Amino acid sequence: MKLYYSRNSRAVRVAWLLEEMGLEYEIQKFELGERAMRDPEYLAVHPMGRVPALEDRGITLFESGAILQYLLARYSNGHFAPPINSRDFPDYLQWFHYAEGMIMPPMNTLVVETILLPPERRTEINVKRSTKLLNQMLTAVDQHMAGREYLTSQFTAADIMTGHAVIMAGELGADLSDKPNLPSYIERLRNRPALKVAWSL
Ligand SMILES: N[C@@H](CCC(=O)N[C@@H](CS)C(=O)NCC(=O)O)C(=O)O
Repeated sequence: MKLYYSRNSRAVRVAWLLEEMGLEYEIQKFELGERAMRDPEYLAVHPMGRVPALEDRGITLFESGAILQYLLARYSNGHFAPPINSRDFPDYLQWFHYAEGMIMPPMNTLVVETILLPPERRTEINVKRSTKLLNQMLTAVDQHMAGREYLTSQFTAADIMTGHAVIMAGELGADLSDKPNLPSYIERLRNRPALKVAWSL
């Protein structure tokens, strides 16, 4: 199995699950944005030249959430996702998809507007709107986390998806001061040995 990975990217999610599952994998690392990500060989793996991507048993897959679901279905033996007839299952699905559906869109805008664009092309209104939206998205996670250790009754791949998005939002400087449950959730996730490895490959 081969993982295409960059630090500080959604590829950490895939490495995190692989580490949690104790699976062997090889890794090809890119610096985010480096030219090799647009080489024809890599565009044949991921048509937008992004990470993560995974090769396994002759197939190639991109989209972090899809890769996690593939790994769970193929290798997890029922770990890291609740049974479909459990009370946790709908919550699990909801928070699994919340990361890419709700948290990452305003994060993407913020990254573009505060890091990637040269100052003369940045738009203050976009920064304000995406900061407000990100704050709303994080507030919903914070409220859900009151009295909980993880998004469902046990650690699952939903914590990898949305937990990673929350961690990245914190790294980007999102305001957590009015979100009493997120700092301890972030610390709990960061203390997992599998994330420590995945973060610093
Ligand atoms: N929805 C995709 C997003 C993939 C994506 O945008 N990856 C970013 C890093 S987090 C990337 O490769 N950026 C490099 C680029 O755009 O050149 C996923 O979850 O895998």
